[in-house]
Amino acid sequence: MFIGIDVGGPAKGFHVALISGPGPSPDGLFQSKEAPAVVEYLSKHAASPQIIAIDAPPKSTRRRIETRAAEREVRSAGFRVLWTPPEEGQRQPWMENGARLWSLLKKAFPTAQIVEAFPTAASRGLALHASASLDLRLLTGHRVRKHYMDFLDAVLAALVAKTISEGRAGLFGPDDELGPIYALAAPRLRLTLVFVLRRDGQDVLLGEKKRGFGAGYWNGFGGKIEAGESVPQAARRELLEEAGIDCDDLRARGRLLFSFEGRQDLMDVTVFTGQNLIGQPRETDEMRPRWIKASAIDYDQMWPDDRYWLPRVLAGRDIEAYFHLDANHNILLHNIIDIGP
Ligand code: 8OG
Repeated sequence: MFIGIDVGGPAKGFHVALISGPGPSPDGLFQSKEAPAVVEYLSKHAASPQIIAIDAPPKSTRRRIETRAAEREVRSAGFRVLWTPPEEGQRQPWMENGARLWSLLKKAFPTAQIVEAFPTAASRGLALHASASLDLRLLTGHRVRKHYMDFLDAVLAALVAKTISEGRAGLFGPDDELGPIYALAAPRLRLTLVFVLRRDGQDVLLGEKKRGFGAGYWNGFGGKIEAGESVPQAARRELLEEAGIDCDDLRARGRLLFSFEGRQDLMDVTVFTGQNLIGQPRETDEMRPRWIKASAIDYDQMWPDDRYWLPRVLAGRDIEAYFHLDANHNILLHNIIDIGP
């Protein structure tokens, strides 16, 4: 039995999800403002829990003021961490709630492994190719809709507990003062992709890929981010290598996350646009570049997901998108959101 707990302040309290089946679907949900009620619920419904993943640190006070090693690592992996300092010397109520729950759980379940989880990392891509179904009968009570997000975080935390038992969870900051943070860490390949625009975005420079991954498709220019390189540096280097040009006003327009059926790893692509072209595009070993009217792009010649997101980027919007593809590049799942401007 795997347990995930989302910890909130006094108004929201605790949200609990239990997973006992082979998949990620929860078979128990529970909410209470009181930590002892959580322990009571678990004693009844999860007699011998193996792993309990909590989305709060084990202590509400720290010896040092600076950010935690685990949080810095989680952040450097590309996730937003909200650092929550004490307010006017007062501890944050949700952290106190968390610390209280940790100590009660340790006493009640001395053989369980209790860990800190990071549900945001799970929902921002690491668990995206798992799908859970929720028995709607679990969601009884009039406040349930308002609590949906918190239950979702509890399910993600329970999923972290499950992947720890399968040896697949990532560990951030193992030597941290408060202990490590666990997340669902699928290996990621970080890539860049640049679209150079002309005539205020009426034309876009595309290239026919001559070899390697995506050969035959028309695309922007990009590739793998190398160790020690920043994302924009990698974008400019790849543009130079593949099209013989530089661009000094690249702007990040969004992130694309790809997973493939039967594979654990994720591809994480940062998309840029730019207009200040330096040099003349020329054919290279990898790409055959051509200016194309943005309104006349032939999406049949491109990656099948491009028709979903590229028009939005070319229209000046910033996006985040997720695609799950099969081996023939058919789209099995997708999700796109406008993040601005
Ligand atoms: O190093 P290499 O050339 O193999 O890098 C692959 C390039 O292809 C990189 O710029 C990212 C880009 N790319 C994907 N998937 C997709 C996709 O679905 N659509 C588009 N337009 N580009 C993609 O890796």
